[in-house]
Amino acid sequence: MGKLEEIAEAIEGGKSKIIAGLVEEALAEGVDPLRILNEAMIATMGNVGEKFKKAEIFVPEMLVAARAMKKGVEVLKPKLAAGAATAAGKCIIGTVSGDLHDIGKNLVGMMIESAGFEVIDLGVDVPVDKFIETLKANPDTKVVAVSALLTTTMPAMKDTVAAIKASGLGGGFKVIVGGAPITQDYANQIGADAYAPDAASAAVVAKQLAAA
Ligand code: B1M
Repeated sequence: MGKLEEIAEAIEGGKSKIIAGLVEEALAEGVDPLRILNEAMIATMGNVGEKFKKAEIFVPEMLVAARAMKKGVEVLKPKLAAGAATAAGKCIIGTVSGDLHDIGKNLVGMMIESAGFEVIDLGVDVPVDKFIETLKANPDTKVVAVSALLTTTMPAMKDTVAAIKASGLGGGFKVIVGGAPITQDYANQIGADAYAPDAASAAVVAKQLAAA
């Protein structure tokens, strides 16, 4: 079995204790960190989601897989986020109220950080007020990045963007939205400044918006 398959299997099986070692071994063998992330980790979480949908596994299995993925990402982080030196400005990031998914949001934060931003991570289940409060406390913010993974929390994203736009704090910053159920159409509908489908493009879009 190749290293990527071993990593995928360990994530799917929630083997948090061995994942760091496997990722280190893959890196030592010269496997591209982005291949490890995309082919062994993100793809596996997709399989996990499919199995959950078909009721072949349940929430605890999803949770342990997510924990294993986080451990693996910790090892990859220095490789993926290398060169976070320049000052592109501040970025406030969070997953919307009612939503506990943070792996994608963390990857987006990591890539935005590596694009030179100072990232203020509000975590998951972030109430609208927390976004506003943090924006008030950080008037030099350039980008607000809002993540949602559930169709049921898309309305919370809409409320968050609306509240940020109505706060009167606008001018200096832009709002980017993303997450599995989010589309460019939805981003337009709710008045976000931009949409990004994945972490790498979120960093590119953040840079473009901050420079505009
Ligand atoms: Co949840 N879950 N989950 N879950 N979970 C999904 C999202 C689901 C699609 C699974 C499925 O049914 N196939 C489904 C949602 C269905 C829907 O809404 N239509 C689902 C469900 C139903 C639920 C619960 C309701 C289950 C239950 O309790 N019955 C529950 C809800 C809890 C809550 O949030 N209130 C729940 C719970 C959980 C766990 C806690 C067990 C765990 C999360 C742990 C954690 O995050 N710390 C979990 C997991 C792991 C998943 C799956 C399997 C994997 C998510 C993931 O991390 N993917 C997921 C299935 C799937 O995604 N296929 C599923 C990997 C990650 C890298 O991708 O987060 O999509 P993703 O991020 C991507 C892009 O979306 C994008 O960039 C990233 C990649 O580069 N992106 C952005 C994300 N944010 C962005 C922001 C941006 C730009 C891009 O700009 C700001």
